[in-house]
Amino acid sequence: MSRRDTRGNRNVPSPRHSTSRPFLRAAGLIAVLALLAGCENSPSSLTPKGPGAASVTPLWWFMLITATLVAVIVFSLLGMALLRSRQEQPAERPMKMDSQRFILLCGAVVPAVILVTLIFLMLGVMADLDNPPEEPNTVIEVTGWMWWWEVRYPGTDAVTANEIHIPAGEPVELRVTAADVIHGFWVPELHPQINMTPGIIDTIWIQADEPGIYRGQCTEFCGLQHTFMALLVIAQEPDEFDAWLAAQAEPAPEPSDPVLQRGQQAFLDNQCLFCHAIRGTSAVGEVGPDLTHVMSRETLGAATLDNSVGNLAAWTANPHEFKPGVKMPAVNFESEEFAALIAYLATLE
Ligand code: HEC
Ligand SMILES: [Cu+2]
Repeated sequence: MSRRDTRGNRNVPSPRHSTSRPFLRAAGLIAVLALLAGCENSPSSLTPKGPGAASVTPLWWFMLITATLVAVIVFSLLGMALLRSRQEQPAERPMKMDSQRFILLCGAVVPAVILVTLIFLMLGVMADLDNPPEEPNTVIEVTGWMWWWEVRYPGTDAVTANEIHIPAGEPVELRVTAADVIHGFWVPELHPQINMTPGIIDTIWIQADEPGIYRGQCTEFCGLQHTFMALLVIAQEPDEFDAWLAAQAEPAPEPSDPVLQRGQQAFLDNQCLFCHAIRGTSAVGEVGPDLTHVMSRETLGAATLDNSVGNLAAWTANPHEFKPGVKMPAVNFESEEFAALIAYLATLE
């Protein structure tokens, strides 16, 4: 039988269809997505790859298990009470001593025990996080910018962006701050999140037990491209790390042929030098990533694009295509000059 609304139109969806079904469908979809998110191989502090993250994981499990137990007990009791209230009972019943004890126990004593336990567990974790297993040999300065990460190795000339190379198997000291607004620095597999605050330098240590690439993400909303402000921590064998650091400290090679020279001139003549540094040239801009060894990096635009000459050209032609609102203008070039510029940038390894 078809349904009609007040105007007599046919096939009006029933209220069941219009409200509860979409709600159920949405709930189902969210549940499936949540499950799938667990399947995907995304960085999680529940699979720690270093002692910093590992010290936090048991705290999370403790909280999840305790909260689940409490919820199950409370809802069971609530269910029992609701069932009972349907049975015939005198309206006013004097409270028995037992019930008062029960309220005192479950309303005050049990929560107090849980919270005090949690505080002590947390103090232990905080002490762990304060004390690296050994004195760090490497210090790295990481500064959050809208929407990328500046990475400096004090005591050397090495400056890079959006990837932090560290020696594996030892703690490394990070001094984090921000240049413009508050950013959040978090590499879930290695350490708990810390805010980066303009004017304040916070010190943490991180350690990756094994060589590998660990993805991090800005975790404090910082504007339009916050989502595309990711970074990679690249942990290497200590001797590989030393070789990498020595290479990064070198200035850029002088362009060897006329096309590359023209490309370098294009860089120096067209705004690029106001924002970017290429060590060994007159470009010493500081508000954009240091490009001295840009091609040695895994990604462009704070892990927005894989690094390749094609993506370098596409990014330079119009970075707003990939990160709308990005703090870099699209500069107009004639095609030959642009090709020379890209050929030159491609040599910066
Ligand atoms: C007004 C400042 C400014 C100017 C001018 C500018 N850039 Fe940028 N550039 C930036 C900023 C900021 C970023 C980082 C963007 C991000 O990831 O959010 C960037 C990123 C880049 C990157 C990616 C680097 C990386 O490691 O991710 C390249 C390559 C680049 N710029 C090349 C150029 C070239 C070539 C020019 C000149 C045609 C230029 N830029 C002009 C500010 C500028
Ligand atoms: Cu952010």
